[in-house]
Amino acid sequence: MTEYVLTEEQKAFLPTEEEIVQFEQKGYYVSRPGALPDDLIERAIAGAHRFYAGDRDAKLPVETGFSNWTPAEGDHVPRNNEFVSLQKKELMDVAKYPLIGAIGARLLRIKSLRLLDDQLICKPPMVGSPSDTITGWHADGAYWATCSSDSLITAWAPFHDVPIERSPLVVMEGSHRWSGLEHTRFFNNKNLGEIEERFRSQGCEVKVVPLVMKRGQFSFHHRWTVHASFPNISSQPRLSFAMHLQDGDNRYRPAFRPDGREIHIADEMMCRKQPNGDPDFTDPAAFPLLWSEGY
Ligand SMILES: O=C(O)CCC(=O)C(=O)O
Ligand SMILES: [Fe+2]
Repeated sequence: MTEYVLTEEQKAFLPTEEEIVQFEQKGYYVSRPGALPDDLIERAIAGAHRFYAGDRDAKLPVETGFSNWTPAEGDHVPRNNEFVSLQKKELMDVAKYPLIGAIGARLLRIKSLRLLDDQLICKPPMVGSPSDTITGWHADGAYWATCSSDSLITAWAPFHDVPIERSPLVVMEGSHRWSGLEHTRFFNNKNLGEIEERFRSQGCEVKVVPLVMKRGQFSFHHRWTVHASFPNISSQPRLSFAMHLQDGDNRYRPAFRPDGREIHIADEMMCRKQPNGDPDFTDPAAFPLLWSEGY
């Protein structure tokens, strides 16, 4: 049974009320340095390398329908693999590190957080054009149409220092309070300036903030915070782990495209079904509880 308690040392990393208010205004939060222990990161790096080499602790029910880099794609493209924590225990250990869920829950002022999805991303050092390793502007929530809750949040943990040249995550400050972001799905659009211009022309005040971090820090962004990542123009790979988290009340809801076609997300294939046949986003096997208090 997971214990949802923090040590005194861990409690020192919880956001203050002032920091929570800042998150509510800006849509992002960066933890204090040293929040993720070094040995956890070391094991995660080793686990990531074993994962890339084909080693699995468990198999997913399906292997397609989501980002799932394979060695056949080569080493010169960014690697993006989803649902890695369900397949490799060292990455699940990062997701389950209690401060991830505890800080996320505090920022959203909720009591519990479950995993929803994750992305292990490795961007190679610069080999071609800088734009090859850009992650385009998007709001994570735009990819989760069948999630009922707005209390969804992503924790993003780099496994090394991320200076400006090593592909930091970058956010549009306060964008989570804009409306009409349901279709902000430009993850693969490398032209950051074009999308920035598009928002400006719609009257949005675009303030771009790179989240430069030290190893051991991690950041959070809200379901609707528009974010991207800069290219990796350093001489080393950029390895990071994004953990997408859902609040305890999140449930499956049907969603449709404007042309009437039904939308489905990969999470629906990972979990058990409810009695009515709908996917069960509370399935603890697919979406383990990472934090809970007051129960
Ligand atoms: O690491 C990246 O480049 C993108 C990560 C991302 O989109 C996220 O954490 O939600
Ligand atoms: Fe994202």
